[in-house]
Amino acid sequence: MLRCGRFVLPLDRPLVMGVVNVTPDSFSDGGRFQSPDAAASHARRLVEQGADLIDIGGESTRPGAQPVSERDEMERILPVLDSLKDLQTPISVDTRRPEVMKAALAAGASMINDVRALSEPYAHEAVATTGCAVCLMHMKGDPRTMQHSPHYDDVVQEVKAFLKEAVRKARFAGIGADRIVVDPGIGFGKTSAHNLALLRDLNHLKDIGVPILVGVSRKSLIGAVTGRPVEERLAGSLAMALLALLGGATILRVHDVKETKDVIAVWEAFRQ
Ligand code: 9MG
Repeated sequence: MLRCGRFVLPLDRPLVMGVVNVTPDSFSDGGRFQSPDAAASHARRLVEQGADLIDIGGESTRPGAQPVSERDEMERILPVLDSLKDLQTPISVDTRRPEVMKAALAAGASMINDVRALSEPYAHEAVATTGCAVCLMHMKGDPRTMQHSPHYDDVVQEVKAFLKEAVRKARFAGIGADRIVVDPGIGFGKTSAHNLALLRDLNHLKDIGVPILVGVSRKSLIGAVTGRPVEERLAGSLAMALLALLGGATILRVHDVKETKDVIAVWEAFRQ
């Protein structure tokens, strides 16, 4: 199970994390849910479709994205959290900033999804005593430059070593293993070959000892493999979601919750 603030999530079946981007510039739905009302309604729709978690982000992390100020990020996220106070589904906030983490947790968030794996100063302190869950993700470089010729000698071993160390640091800071998930960071400073190697060998991350979260939904990897533009990547995303489940992913971060739930139903039927 995953401890996630006031929630405890069972992990005997895969979970779906539905994405809500409160940004003007996210790669697949930038601008669609920019108003707090639109974002909150979208979150409720994803919950109706079966999302086990909602992930709200106020700063785009797509390749080439420019950082936003801490104040803008808070102004995007906090009103949405306020509108969703009654939601009986845990809310994760996608942020790298300790001050945003603290404000989001105080406003009702139950999980922090940090694409920088709590590497900013005081990020561990911001979450350690709160009881929230954390997602520690691997990224090489930063969103502005991460896709400029990323290089690894052995991508699977390097990502695994990074995540192991991130878990060690989080545990040292007082975050229990039952609050931590790791994520190989598909598309974050990786070529398509790197991403495919990570998916193929996802099971190598299992002995880190915490659940694995994977996000492939609508990403450029799907575009590279299928040749499809972002609005036509549903089938490719679902196929890759199934591959992630095969490799041992426990949480899928997706835009298309309803369809991903069907993939999980097929996977569960097959598995049993
Ligand atoms: C914010 N964000 C975008 N893609 C992501 C992914 O693959 N994993 C996680 N944890 N966060 C992501």
